[in-house]
Amino acid sequence: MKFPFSFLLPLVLACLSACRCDSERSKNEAPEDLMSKRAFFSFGPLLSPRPVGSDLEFSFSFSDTSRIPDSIVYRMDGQRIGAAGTSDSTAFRFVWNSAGAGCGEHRFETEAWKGGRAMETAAQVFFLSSDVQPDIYSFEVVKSFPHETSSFTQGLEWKGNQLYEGTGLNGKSALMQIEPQTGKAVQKISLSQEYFGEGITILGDRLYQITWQNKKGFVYTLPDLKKYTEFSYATDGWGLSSWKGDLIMTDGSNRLYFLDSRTFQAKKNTQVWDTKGPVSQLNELETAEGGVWANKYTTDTLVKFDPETGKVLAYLDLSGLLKKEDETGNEDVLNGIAYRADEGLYYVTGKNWPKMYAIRLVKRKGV
Ligand SMILES: [Ca+2]
Repeated sequence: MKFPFSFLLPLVLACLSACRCDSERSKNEAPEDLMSKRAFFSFGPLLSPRPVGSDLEFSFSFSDTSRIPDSIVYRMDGQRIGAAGTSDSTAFRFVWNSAGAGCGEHRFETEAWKGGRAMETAAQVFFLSSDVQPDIYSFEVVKSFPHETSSFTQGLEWKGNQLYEGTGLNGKSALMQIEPQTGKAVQKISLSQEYFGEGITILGDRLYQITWQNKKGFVYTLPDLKKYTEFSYATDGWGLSSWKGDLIMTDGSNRLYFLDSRTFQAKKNTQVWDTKGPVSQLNELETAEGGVWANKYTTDTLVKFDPETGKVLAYLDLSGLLKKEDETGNEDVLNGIAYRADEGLYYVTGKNWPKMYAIRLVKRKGV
């Protein structure tokens, strides 16, 4: 979500609660049917965000009682979930249990039918928050390594004991294999001036790199880092990782986009929420230990979420990771997470930071 939730919600609800005619289905109706006999849905009170698993009750009526439909079809996010004849007194309310649904925005639709024809549809948008209380983690620094202060870090990932880093800024963007002990690049591919590099991830023997606003991604073969192919996508590109064979990417909002890793077709997107609201500014990603971690841009916070439902599972505060005595004065924000499974450690750094740290997560008790 690009705008503050409090600003967006009334606007969206006001727009989408209004009735609209289904232009395709209306083609078969005579104009006088549409103009003189239209019956407008009127929804009951707008729903405030509820936790996933809640029962939600939608109530509605017709402002034109002279043209009550024969039946009403109910849809949730485009899928038919029920229907009722209007002789049934419950037809004008629908109770839906949201267990199993993802977090964020959903759309409940009603479609009125009369005489075998669809008359009109109306929709009410509502939001589901997470029903999971996040775990809270702190950290211990296990080791630290040099990091190139010229590297505007956008993506960090291990493949076995090989470490890869993608960097940003026009004219400075690169993809590198890094020697961790020295922080130096042992292989480096420079992107041309027009590209602003962003997240990277690895699936099998392919390394994927996306760009910020160029809407273009690159695929390289490993271990030689030869350009294999290019792909495009519809949004900004921020962070990149994978989940069960799909590419997953962020665009700076609270949405996580799934792309087919072979065809690069958009498959779906999920919305990241905690119990209080949407969690936006999601940046660099790392899939590890049953979920996906993201840097929350401009903060020292990492957030872990379930990519299928968008539920926030954990928070990690990395404030104080970069020690005062190590600061150069030119550091930008924390960015870059890479999990090394054989060590059980997370490697984290920041844009233009002089250090990269291997940290162990410590779950805070009683939280
Ligand atoms: Ca990563």
